[in-house]
Amino acid sequence: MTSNKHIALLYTGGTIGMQATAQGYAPMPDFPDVLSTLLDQADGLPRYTLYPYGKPIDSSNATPADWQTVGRDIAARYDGHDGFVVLHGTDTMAYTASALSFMLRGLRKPVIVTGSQIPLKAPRSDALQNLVTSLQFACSDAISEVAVYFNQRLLRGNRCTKMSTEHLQAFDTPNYPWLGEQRIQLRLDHHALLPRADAERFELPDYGRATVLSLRFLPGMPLQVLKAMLDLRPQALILQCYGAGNAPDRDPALIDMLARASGEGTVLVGCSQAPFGAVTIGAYAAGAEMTRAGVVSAGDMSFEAIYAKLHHLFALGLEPGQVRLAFAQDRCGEISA
Ligand code: ASN
Repeated sequence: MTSNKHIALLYTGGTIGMQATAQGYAPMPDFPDVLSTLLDQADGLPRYTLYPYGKPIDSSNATPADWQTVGRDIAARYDGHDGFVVLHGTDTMAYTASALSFMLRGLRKPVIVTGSQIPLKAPRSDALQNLVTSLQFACSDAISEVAVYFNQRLLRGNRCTKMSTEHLQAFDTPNYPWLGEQRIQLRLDHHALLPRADAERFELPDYGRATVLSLRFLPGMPLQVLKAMLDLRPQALILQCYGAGNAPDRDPALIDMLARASGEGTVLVGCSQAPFGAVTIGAYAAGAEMTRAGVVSAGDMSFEAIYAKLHHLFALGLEPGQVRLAFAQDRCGEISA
């Protein structure tokens, strides 16, 4: 599967390229050289070109502008390569992978995002396994989407979420089957993969113009918290509801505030604090008022996909009403029908 393929390997940062310092893990200056030496000794890998970013970052510093840079760099190198591997920190990997899926809509080549829990040079590191297997998956003609590969699992990028701070099995897709697995052979679930699009429809708008906030409902939370957030006039507010999409409804002031904000153009979306399953705002009486206040249901989207999708839709220049409609529709496999 690796013959004749040429893979672009983008290194953005993350633990994979870090080393221990007095201040804790930080990017290792000669990582690109160390990586090339290691890969050049490995057998059975495709031809690759390494594109290290000038300033590798801990992914906790990544912003929508960084997603945009990576998306545009992949688009600019698209014709010269058969597949892409993005080395990225795990902390916000699911956000970047989600955003890439929206930018690279209609993608007809694999984009595999990976990283590690332990630095490449540290004992027992998971880095080389993740990287080598990602390079091999990036040669597959059957993958035409953005995926995350981590510890034997190939996952849809816009469905995945970081599940563990300490296990090497750090990612999963609670609401979607795995796309593939590393066993002795690499396996793909062809029913789970996105079908290949007829043509690329990349959307690479300027990111970062929208303010998207998030509020997690807490038992007994003072309403001033919501008020303070809405006073910032965000373009969108993600309401992390309870269970199937519920929020406290005893105090009508909450719904009044939401209805007013929605009427003034803030897009309100409701997701669940539970990682598994979909939200249906209004299934319970305690959530019904939110529908009337204009809250749009996030279905079974991951939190990371919700956040990236809102940024993407606003970056496209859509008006609030258009964002509400487009948000609920599937763009690239992030939400179930
Ligand atoms: N803090 C690191 C990062 O996200 C964590 C990791 O890569 N494992 O960049």
